[in-house]
Order: sequence, then structure tokens, then C-alpha cells
Amino acid sequence: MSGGNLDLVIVGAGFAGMYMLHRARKLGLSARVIEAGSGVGGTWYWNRYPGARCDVESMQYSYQFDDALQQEWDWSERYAPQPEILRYANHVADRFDLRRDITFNARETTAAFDEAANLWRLETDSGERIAGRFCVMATGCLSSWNMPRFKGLEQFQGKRYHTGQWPHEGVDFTGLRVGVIGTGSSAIQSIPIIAGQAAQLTVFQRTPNYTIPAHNAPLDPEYKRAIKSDYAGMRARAKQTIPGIDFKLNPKSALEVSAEERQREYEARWAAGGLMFGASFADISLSKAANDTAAEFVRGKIREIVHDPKVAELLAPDYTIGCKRLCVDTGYWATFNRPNVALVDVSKQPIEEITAKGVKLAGREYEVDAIVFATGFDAMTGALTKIDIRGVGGLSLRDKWDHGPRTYLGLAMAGFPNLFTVTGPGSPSVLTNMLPSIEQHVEWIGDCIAFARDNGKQRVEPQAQAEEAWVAHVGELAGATLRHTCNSWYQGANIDGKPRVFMPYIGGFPAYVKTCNQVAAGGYTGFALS
Ligand code: N01
Repeated sequence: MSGGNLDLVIVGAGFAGMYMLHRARKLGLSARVIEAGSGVGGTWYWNRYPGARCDVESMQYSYQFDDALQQEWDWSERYAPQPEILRYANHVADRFDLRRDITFNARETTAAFDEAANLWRLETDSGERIAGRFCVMATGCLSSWNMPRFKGLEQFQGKRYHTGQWPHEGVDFTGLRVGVIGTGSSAIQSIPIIAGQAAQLTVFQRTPNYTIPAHNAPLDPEYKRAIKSDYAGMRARAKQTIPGIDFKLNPKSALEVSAEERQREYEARWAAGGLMFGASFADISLSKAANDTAAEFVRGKIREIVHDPKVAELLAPDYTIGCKRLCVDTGYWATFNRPNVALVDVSKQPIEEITAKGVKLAGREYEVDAIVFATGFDAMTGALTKIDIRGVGGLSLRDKWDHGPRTYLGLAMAGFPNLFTVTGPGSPSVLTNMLPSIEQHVEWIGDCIAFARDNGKQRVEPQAQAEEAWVAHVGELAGATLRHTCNSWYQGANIDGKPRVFMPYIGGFPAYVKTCNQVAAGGYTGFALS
């Protein structure tokens, strides 16, 4: 690891950290990335569970900063599987010769701002030190995996896995009795595959989820050619939409059309598959009555697919559709028709303990050979609060965020000069297509650092009032939709004791970019530069 002072230290070699490094080099900044894993890819490096794939279509879930890169890379399926996305990340690392400035197998534990020297000083778990004028936390939004504190966890004699930290060599469940705890995206993707291998699969469900079929398939070469012939056009259209994805939103209200037209639209979206079911009508995320029509349509599909009416009822969610992140699956509901699959409701009688032999609740022990914890993440803030980050006067980020995250633009925090976050809380982040959002953030951060350098400034720090106003704006926008009406990780509800604050900016990609551009054009309004 470099002992000298750098212009920039980047934490994390996922898609954000990799592009930040590339951008820093282009700007003539010396930079080094610190990465806990042994390879690049971030979330796609860790999440190797069976069936893992991206729920944004592959032609859109990729970098666009280099046209030759997007022209030469060949996606094989509509939704790219995790191994292919990881290959893509490695290809990018090779193509842009990134590895020489990445330190692998080094987990950042502390980062402190040295006010006298205007330097960020970081230390890793092995005691290595690195310092840089600026620091970018490219630590990911869904990277700090959540293991609930189940009583007796350590006494389990079988194998334990977490979807967010899957063994690199893979796991073969053939002939085993397996328990899966959780029914979020990771569970919904892995359950059909585990069910195909296991002798017996028991799914422990606390809250059912809405999922839409992926209808995944190999990509038609003609379709790929058509997109590549005008990739820029497609990317430009995507940037005009709220999630930063090129898609068709039906501008009508679900309530203004006839029941037949509504049904036709939902059937067409179901047949097309994927997240864009949520765009069937313009008011699904705004009006409870409109939302109910979409939710009821999906519940109807569950009742059609799942043979046992009792199981179908347990699988059918009763809350706002799209409140928790919509899932995208391949054969999820039908999996519950298999004779080797059982569903256990833990909503009213929670898991009491993990025993030596399995999972115990309501006085019954479910014996299993392996448990898969598909229990999600300490989303958006967990990866940052895990590191002991100290700003001016020793202010700790954990303390600053004690009542919920506070940022300016989701990019920087008052009291933490020269520190930036990529897709952090307060940014559109997880509500958008992550790759274009990452590129926008990285380019903005790079420009801001270059501006400071070119203007002889040592420190860039949000002003407290600007941060205050942004936090209020983010909260106000969240309150105007139905997104706050359920227990989701968007508002920290999945982690005991985590403050309930809706974390991402819900105003959409175009409005966010416009604000960021105005801030930059105004000489970084809301920031103090000194
Ligand atoms: O995590 P989750 P995930 N006892 O938090 C349950 C992205 N992603 O890894 O809902 C019993 O959604 C918990 O129950 P509840 C995507 O953005 C994307 O699946 O809190 N159960 C829930 O069912 C996604 O939204 C892709 O009541 C417990 C589950 O565990 C995000 O990552 C694929 C429990 C956790 O679900 C997170 O998804 C995968 C307890 N004590 C992930 N604690 C794609 O691109 C938790 N649960 C497709």
C-alpha cells in the first residue's frame, strides 16, 4: 500500500469505485482503491447465491462512459446472471488497467480527517495506513449484510449461509433438508433453484413479497444490434425518466380507465415481465386506490399459480405494491406447488431460536441440514457506519447519523470536509438504475475535486443549512408517495433499532441531476470552499 499522500483514496472496488479510479486518472489525480474482497465487482463479487441476477435489463445495466466498451461487450441474456456481471466488472478492470491502483483483501476500519494537514487518514483491518486529500466512500448501498440476532445461532450443527456472502466455490444442496429464512429478492431468486436440488426445502416467511415474472431469455442478436446502433439515443431517453431506465410509463390513471382496459394493461405488463409492471399506470405509487388495483391483480396471479389456497393466501401480500422493492423472479410462486417445498409463516410467531438441528418456532422444531439466511442488508448506511469515520473535531459519522442519515445531495456531509459518498442516502441511488447513477455521481465528484484543485482550495464541505434543507426536501418528497406505508429497508425497518427515515431521494433522476448541475454551475452552491 502506498505510504505517500494521495490526491484521492477510494473505498470499494465495485462499479462506483472502479469508475471513480478511472475518472481520477483522467483528471490527473493520484488515487488508490482499498477493497475488502480479493477481486473487483462489489455486490456482484459477494452475492453469488444460486439464481442471482440483476433485475434491470442487461443492455441498460452497464457503463456508458466509454462507447467502445459498450459496443464490444456482449450480454447474453435479458437479465444478466451474476457470473456474467462479475466477468464484465473484471473485463472493465483489465481494459482500463485498474488493478495496479487497487489494494485487495484490505477492509477499511477507520477514516479520520486530519485538520492540520487537510488529509483523510485511513487504516485497514490489518493495520495498514493510507492518506489522501480527498476520500470517496464507494462502499455500496446493499453491502453490509444483515444477520438477525437469532438466539442459539452458534449451536446449529449444520451449514449456515448468507445470500450476501455466498461461498465462491458454490453450494450443492442435493439431497439435503434446507431452510431459507426471508422472502426478499435474494430469497425469491434462489428458492426455485434450491428447491430443485434439495430433498426438502422449508421457507420461513415473515412478510410475503410482490414479484413479477422475469421472462428471462437469451438476447436476440437483432435486438442487441438495434440498441447498439443508437446506444447514445437509448441512454439519453433513459436519463429523462424517473428511474433512469428507458421504459414506457403509461401516463393514464388506473382509475380513469375501464376495468377491462386496466386488466388488459396489467396482463400485457405481466406478459412482458420485469420491474416495469410498476409503470402500468401513472398513479400506482401515488394513489392507494390505484395501487390496490395493481396489488389485487398480482394476488389474483398468485391464487391462479399456487394450487393450495392456504399457501396462496400466505404468499399473497396485503400491503402497497412497490412499497418494498418489487422483485423479479423465475418460477417463484410455482415452486410452492412442489411436494418437497413447505412454507412456514413466522409473522405472528417469530423464530424463537436456532437449535443444534434446525429452526424452532411455536413450540415446533424444523430439522434441517443447512440454513440459508436471505435476511438482507443494513442498507444504505450500514457500510458507512461500520467504518469509524471521524470528521472535524473528531465528530463521528455514527453520532451524526444517530437519528437518521444527513447528507447534502446524498454526496457529502457537513463536518466531513473532502469526503464524498457515491449513491449514498439522500441520492436517488437504489430507486434508479445504479450504473447511470454511479456514473453521474462519480463525474460530479471528480469535477468538484478538480474545481477545488484548480482554484487553489484545500477544503470542500457542505454548509449545515444546505444539508438541513436537502434532508428536509428528501423527507418531504418521500411523504408524498405510498413508499413510506410499509416496513422496508428503504426506511431502515428491517434492522432492529435503526432510525425510521426514508433514505433515498424519491424525486427521480432528471430532477436530481438538474439540481447537481445547478450546484456545480453556481461554483458549488451550498458548499464552503476554503
Ligand atoms: O433482502 P430483503 P434481499 N426473521 O431485505 C426477512 C437488492 N437485490 O437480500 O420483510 C424472519 O429484501 C425479511 O422479512 P421482512 C434489491 O434492491 C436485488 O432479499 O423484514 N425473517 C425479508 O423477507 C433488494 O430489495 C436483486 O418482514 C427475517 C428478508 O429477510 C435488496 O437487494 C437481487 C428476519 C430480507 O429481504 C435486498 O434484498 C437481490 C427475521 N428476524 C437483492 N430478518 C436483483 O437485482 C429479516 N427477515 C434482482
